[in-house]
Amino acid sequence: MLYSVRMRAAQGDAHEKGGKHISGAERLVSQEQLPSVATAMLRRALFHSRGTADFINLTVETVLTENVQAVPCLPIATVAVPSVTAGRESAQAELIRAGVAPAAVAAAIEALAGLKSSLRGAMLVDAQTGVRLDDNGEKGIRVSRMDIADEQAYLCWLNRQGHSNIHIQEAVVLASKVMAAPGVVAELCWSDDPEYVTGYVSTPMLYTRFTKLKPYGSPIGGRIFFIKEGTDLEQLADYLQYQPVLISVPAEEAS
Ligand code: PML
Ligand code: MG
Ligand code: MG
Ligand code: MG
Repeated sequence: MLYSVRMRAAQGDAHEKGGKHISGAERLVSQEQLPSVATAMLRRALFHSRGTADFINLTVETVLTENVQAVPCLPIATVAVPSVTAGRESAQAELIRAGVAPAAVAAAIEALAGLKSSLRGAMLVDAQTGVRLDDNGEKGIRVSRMDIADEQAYLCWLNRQGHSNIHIQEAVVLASKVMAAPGVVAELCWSDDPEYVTGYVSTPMLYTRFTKLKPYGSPIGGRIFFIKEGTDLEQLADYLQYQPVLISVPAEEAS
């Protein structure tokens, strides 16, 4: 048995009552880990660079081990860019290489850059037309019920590549789950944390980071998933939100 632990925090009021999104987190852990993981999430909501939360929803649910799907971790690449403009151009090129239509890439970057407040979840966007496919507004689709199978092995694997921050730790897990879904062509993401300017493009083959994808100090971020035409959206949304997934790093690289 595992426990799905989910936290979302907002300021002013609950998200559904118009509160400002502060922080969110998802884990899938053993009973032994549960108290410390839940405490860490509460702390994160209370001491966040986006502000102090005054609404915190912490949900704990059991998950049957036999329902958990194993998914491999994506390899990571980092591209150093001199400016946000250069970063977005490189991200655009990577998305086009992945099979997203140039017009859809341009529309998506404009949509993400033009947000008035951060998205709690992701927008689903047609990879050919750039049209938004989900009707969840600012809520978007929140990817949930995923974690790393062996945290120690994962942290070592990341450390050997020079990565040690919580943003990358969590984002690679999320992107790996998302890319294992049939019909997902690519993802574009940059953070809503004002001081975190690195963003990424993920494809089913590679998670590519760009060191500047948004201006320093901007509290607006989000995710876009590019979807192949003909994909069963209901099934996809169900997988993203409810299918428990554990990500593993390749055994030969883990030690
Ligand atoms: C977030 O934590 O809000 C998203 C972070 C995306 C980039 C993570 C990285 O690869 O450094
Ligand atoms: Mg986050
Ligand atoms: Mg896929
Ligand atoms: Mg954040």
